[in-house]
Amino acid sequence: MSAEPATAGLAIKSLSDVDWATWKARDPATLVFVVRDGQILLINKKTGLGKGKVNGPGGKVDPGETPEACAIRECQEELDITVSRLEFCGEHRFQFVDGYSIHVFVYRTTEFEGVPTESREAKPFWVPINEIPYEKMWEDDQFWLPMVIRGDRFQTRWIFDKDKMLDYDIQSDGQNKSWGEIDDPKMWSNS
Ligand code: 6U4
Repeated sequence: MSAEPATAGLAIKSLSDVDWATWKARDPATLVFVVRDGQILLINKKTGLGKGKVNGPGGKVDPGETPEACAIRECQEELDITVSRLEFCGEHRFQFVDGYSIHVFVYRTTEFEGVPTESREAKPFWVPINEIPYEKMWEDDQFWLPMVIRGDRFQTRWIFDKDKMLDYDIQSDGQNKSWGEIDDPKMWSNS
């Protein structure tokens, strides 16, 4: 988890400046999107990477933890809700020009127990899925959050300079899947 990126010491401006075959993120992390009754549960992120932005709950995977266990734990810690029946949606590989990198596993669900509650890390709110405030989110979210909602599985790579997106690539299986049909996190292996 602390491996130096294959890009160390190089000026990174585009996807082609990174050796993706040997790329390993400094941090694995997760994001979770809960959708219910046409609304999506988002947070105002109060701490950590992306502080001040709107996002889904999530965070870094602890040593020895699976991404799915992390996703469940982060929803508990940040919002005091217990999510279940998580469906794996895809993975993002983010390389920052300063050398930092993060590999984000994305999940969605309609199932949770508890009342989303503000914590030190997050302030939750529900918004209709056609009113998602992309202008308050990371620049990449507008490209892939609709895929989460539609059920298109994805693999993406991004180059960021702080919060400015410089380059990206999105691969998708291009198939819309209904809720309940995406359940195999190993379908796209993390090679
Ligand atoms: P600490 O206290 O640092 O352990 P933790 O909550 O574990 O906090 P955090 O919040 O810094 O970790 O984790 C990073 C979060 O930011 C993950 O949920 C993934 C998310 N993230 C990072 N880059 C992103 C990007 N470009 N677009 C996006 N989410 C991103 O939508």
